[in-house]
Amino acid sequence: MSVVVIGDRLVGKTSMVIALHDPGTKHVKVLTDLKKYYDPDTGLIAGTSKKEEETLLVEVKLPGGERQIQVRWIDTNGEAWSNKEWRKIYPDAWQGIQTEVSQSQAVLLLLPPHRTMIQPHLLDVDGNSNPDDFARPDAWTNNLASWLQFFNQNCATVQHILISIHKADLFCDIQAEAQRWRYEQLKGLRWIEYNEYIRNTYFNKADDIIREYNRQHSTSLRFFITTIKNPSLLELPWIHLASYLAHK
Ligand SMILES: Nc1nc2c(ncn2[C@@H]2O[C@H](COP(=O)(O)OP(=O)(O)O)[C@@H](O)[C@H]2O)c(=O)[nH]1
Ligand SMILES: [Mg+2]
Repeated sequence: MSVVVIGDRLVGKTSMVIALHDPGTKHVKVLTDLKKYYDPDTGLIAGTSKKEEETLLVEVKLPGGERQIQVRWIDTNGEAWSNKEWRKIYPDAWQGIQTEVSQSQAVLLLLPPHRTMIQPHLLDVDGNSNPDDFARPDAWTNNLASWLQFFNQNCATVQHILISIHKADLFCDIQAEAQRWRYEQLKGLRWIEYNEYIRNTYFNKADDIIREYNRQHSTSLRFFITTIKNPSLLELPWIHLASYLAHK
């Protein structure tokens, strides 16, 4: 199975992959060497100066055995996703991305939280950002609408579309959510319950456009929240993908 990870610049794609490489996640591990992306001693991540495409091998441990998922990680120098001008300036690169996505079996889209979700006291921990760095709910919803349009145009044969609001540490009690939904709790097919809960709790501003998308497409969108600060939440999309693969 091949999976692509996509999302706007600075949403946390590189950080997510690196966090899955470090020990900490119980069931999921990136096997590929990531040294060129960060310095393990300082933890510093190399900024994305050009389009990076990398194939990673992710291993997921499930009760039935281990699964390996091939991941294409497309990190562009920023504006590819959010700026239509970028697509005009680099038509070949954009075409390449579209082809890549359309040929995948699964897509994992990372989104930032929107401004009204952010709990300012949680931002203080990092000290380097403020709620104004995040889009207002209406702009956030419009951005999600463009993503859904992108899926509509490019993902006709993609079997799994997973959407995660990343940086969950900035908007919820990640310990409590992880306690409730970590993989051990999700056994017994509570996936649907999890997805419904996440959609109703964190994607409620986009309810109309999600409903409309689902009405027109047979592949349902799946919803997650992730953060590099909680391995149990971070690994859920990957376990979800691997368990679908296992059922085939
Ligand atoms: N609070 C918080 N910050 C994060 C998280 N993941 C990434 N970041 C920060 O977001 C910024 C952009 O991350 P990066 O991985 O470079 O994003 P990319 O451009 O999508 O690859 C960095 O400052 C990260 O430290 C997260 O889960 N929580
Ligand atoms: Mg990056």
